[in-house]
Parts: sequence; structure tokens; C-alpha cells
Amino acid sequence: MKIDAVTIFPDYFAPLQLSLLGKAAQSGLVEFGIHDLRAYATNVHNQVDDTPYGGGAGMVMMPEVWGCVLDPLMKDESDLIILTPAGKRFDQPMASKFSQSSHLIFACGRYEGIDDRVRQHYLAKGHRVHEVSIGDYVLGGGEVASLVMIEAITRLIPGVLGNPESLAEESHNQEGYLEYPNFTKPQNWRDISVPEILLSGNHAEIAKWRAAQAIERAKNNL
Ligand code: 6GU
Repeated sequence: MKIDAVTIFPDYFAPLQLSLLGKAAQSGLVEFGIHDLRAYATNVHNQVDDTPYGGGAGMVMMPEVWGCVLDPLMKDESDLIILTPAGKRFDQPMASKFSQSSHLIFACGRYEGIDDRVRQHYLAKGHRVHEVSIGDYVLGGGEVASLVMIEAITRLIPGVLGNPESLAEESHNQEGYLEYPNFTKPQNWRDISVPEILLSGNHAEIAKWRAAQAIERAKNNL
């Protein structure tokens, strides 16, 4: 999978070199391209934003510079993801869908977002364009949201996760990602013992207990 990100803060994407993502990139399972939007600015001050038509607070990112970066990146197989708090909420099924794409482009808006004609243009050209939010709160820009999505998506690509059983177990689970509590050594820590059932060796009973715990946890999080 090829993953491009367009941003005025390329340094935000340094963590892509770490851990699972770093290994996935080194092994060639994913290839990252980070593009500095400001490098494509055409005006003297490398300005990428301007005041909104119709008035109002804040600044809007200008379409011309976005077109310059996106035109050479956009292919038939590309999914353009525009990060905005007004977008469709990112969740595990969406991560699963995007993990099957061969090319994701993350357009990271700052300020009050990107001129809407960028979305309109690529949609009209027949491209797949998605406005996505990672939750009901407002971030300073789409960079951190992109990182969240990239981590959730790439771990679903076959070969990225060291232990594919963790994925299988997740999807066995009703919600796909809700889990039971886990315990490891020592058996007793600060007067708290590991639940007896987990030491029993009775795998059917353990599975039952875990399913009940996962449901209990899900209820408490509503
Ligand atoms: Cl994708 N962008 C911004 N700026 N804020 C957000 C978000 C995205 N998702 C949740 N809050």
C-alpha cells in the first residue's frame, strides 16, 4: 500500500518510522510519502491560506496550492481522505475498508479547513473522495487524525502484524475490537489475584468468562 500525506507540518509524521509502522515501511509492505504543502505555494510569502468568502473567523486553505500537490498524486486507484471534524466518523469497519485500498492520500487541513472546491473537483473527476473525522472534538489540524487512521489501517494489512492471531481474535469478538481484561505474571500483585478461572486450564470456561467480561466492559462504556 502507498500512503501519501500532504501537510504544512511534515515533522508531525516522524512517528511513522517507529514500531509496527516503521517495520512495515522497512519491509516494503507500506510506502510513505510525506509532502510539504508550503513547498508548492506559488506566491511570494509561501502563503497557503486566506480569509473566507462571506466573512467569519479564521482562515481557509486556498485551492490552487492543493491542486498543485494533489494532481500528480491522484490515480484511478487512489482514495483521497480529507481530514475534517465535520467528516464521517472513523471506525473499525472504515479502517477495514481502507486497508484494502492500494493508495491512500491524507489531505491535512489546518485553520478552518480546505476550500471545498478541492473536494468538489476531484469528486467531479471521478475520484473516490472521503471527508473523515476521528471523533467528536476539535483538533488543530488533520495531522494527528491521519496518524490515528494510518495506525489503525496499516495493522490490518496482511503481514504487518507480527502475530496474525491477535487480528483473528479481534474479529471473533462481536464488536470487532472490544476486549476482555488481560493478566500476566505475577499471579498476585499488590494483593490483587488473577481470576481463578484463568488458571484452570479449562479453555471452554475461560472463553465463556472472557465473553461475559467483554460484554460487561462494553456496557460500562456506554
Ligand atoms: Cl480529522 N480534524 C480536525 N481538525 N479535528 C478533528 C478531526 C479532524 N477529527 C476529530 N477532530
